[in-house]
Amino acid sequence: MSRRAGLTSWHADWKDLKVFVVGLGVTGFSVADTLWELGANVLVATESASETHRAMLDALGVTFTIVDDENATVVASEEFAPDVVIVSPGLSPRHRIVEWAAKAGVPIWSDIELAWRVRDKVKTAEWILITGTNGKTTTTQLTAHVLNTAGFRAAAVGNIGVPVLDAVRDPMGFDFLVVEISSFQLHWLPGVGEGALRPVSSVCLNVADDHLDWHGTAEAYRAAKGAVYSNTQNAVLYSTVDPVTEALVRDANVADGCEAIGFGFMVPDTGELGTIEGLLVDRAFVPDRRNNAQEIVTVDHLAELGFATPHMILNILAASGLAMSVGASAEAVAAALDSFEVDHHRCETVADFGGIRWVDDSKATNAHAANSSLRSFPSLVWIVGGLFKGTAIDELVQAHASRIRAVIAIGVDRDEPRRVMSEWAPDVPFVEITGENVMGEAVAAAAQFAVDGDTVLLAPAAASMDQFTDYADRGRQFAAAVKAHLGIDNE
Ligand code: UMA
Repeated sequence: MSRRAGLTSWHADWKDLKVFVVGLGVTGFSVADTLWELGANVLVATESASETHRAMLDALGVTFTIVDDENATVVASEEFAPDVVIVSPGLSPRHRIVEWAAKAGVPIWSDIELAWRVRDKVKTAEWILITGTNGKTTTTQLTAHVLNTAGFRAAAVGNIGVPVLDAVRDPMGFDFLVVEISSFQLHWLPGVGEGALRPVSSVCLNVADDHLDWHGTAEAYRAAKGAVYSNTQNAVLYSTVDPVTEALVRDANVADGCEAIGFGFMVPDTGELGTIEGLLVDRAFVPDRRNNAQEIVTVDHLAELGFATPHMILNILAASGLAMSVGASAEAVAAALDSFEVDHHRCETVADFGGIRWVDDSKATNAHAANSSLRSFPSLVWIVGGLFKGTAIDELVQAHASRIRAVIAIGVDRDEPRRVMSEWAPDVPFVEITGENVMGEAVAAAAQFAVDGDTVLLAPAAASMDQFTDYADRGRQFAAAVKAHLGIDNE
């Protein structure tokens, strides 16, 4: 029998299993650390590693090698002859290790699959999966917060930045793991077999083009997103605002008895969550739902909390549905909203000075997210640019040009904003930032155009890694530059 069969429990025989781990970021480290605990024989190969991760592996006695490129990764794997390869989510699906593993008959797992296999270490939590082009992190945090408010023990994990394996090894265990799962992570999941996930509930919030360079085509990206629904046990949620998500539900293989629940702005039918005259309303989980509906919260109250934007209402409906599908009450949702805080860099006002509002939406790393924030402000100076990941921003400019006073382009390669502006908005002033102090210069340029009543909006519609460490770094640098420009203390 294969050395790999039956590895579906923490308590299975992992001893000396040869596992080749590719990548040593947040994910690679959690995988290596877990496998070390399990007694496996681990070799980590990575193109780069932080001092901290190197030191921690050294301390554990886990072997790792720094490789120059894909070929060197394959050579290292060939020599090691692993039973299993585990890849980090950022690894390209066209990486040479993938072809090598297929030829050698070695399965490729992700950290998510390993976490699923060993989820019974302390207490077997139910998993709730959340994906979508935008809104994943907020919906994941809110769902976990509602469940905790309802008296369960829940953790928000996954692409949000906390490896699922860390939660699986938590000494107290959880009732629910609310897993933010990216299209990269979904790509590597098997739909069937012993490693296939069986979440209790799942949602794809929306689908718009993103990460096309990684997935190759928009179809491949959609297919990866659709995998979130595979084998769901209780409830699959879809957005009635986004027909793609409903189509993905229709095509999904779910467990018998699993219910499809729509959420959106419509007056809800039986089995849906929606809105009625300024109320967010549930007709999916309320008793006698054919004849009944229950109020979750009023839109006026959401406005007081700063949560009344269209995309936030959809996130709230999705989180409500997910939490209620596993036993939370509408009252728990309402109570959780009162104490919920949205993370930084998501449409965050960093200064409001002299009639001009400065907003950091650095988390808008794709056109779909930037669209949500661009439509929220009546008159704008827009800071855009970075890594567009193979996606176009024509529609954004077409939709919002009439409200845009000026565009400030950041990013190493500014061809895309230059092309789009000259094609669709040639009369809107367009400034390219070429110096090294990117945010300082962008803010100074924006200040030259902004007038009383305007919003200067950082919503790049692109990833940040060409000029910043990540979106948070980009947002922080924007806020610091704004404060420096305005002479406000940067506490
Ligand atoms: N590496 C190689 N060879 C390669 C590619 C990478 O050796 O060909 C190595 C790098 O040298 C580095 C490591 O792999 O040592 C990096 O791995 P990674 O890029 O998978 O990053 P992690 O630190 O493991 O973080 C990942 C997610 N990153 C990506 O998907 C790119 C994090 O999401 C996630 O929070 C974390 O796992 C925990 O689950 C980030 C992200 O940008 C925030 N996600 C994308 C998004 O949200 O749009 C999908």
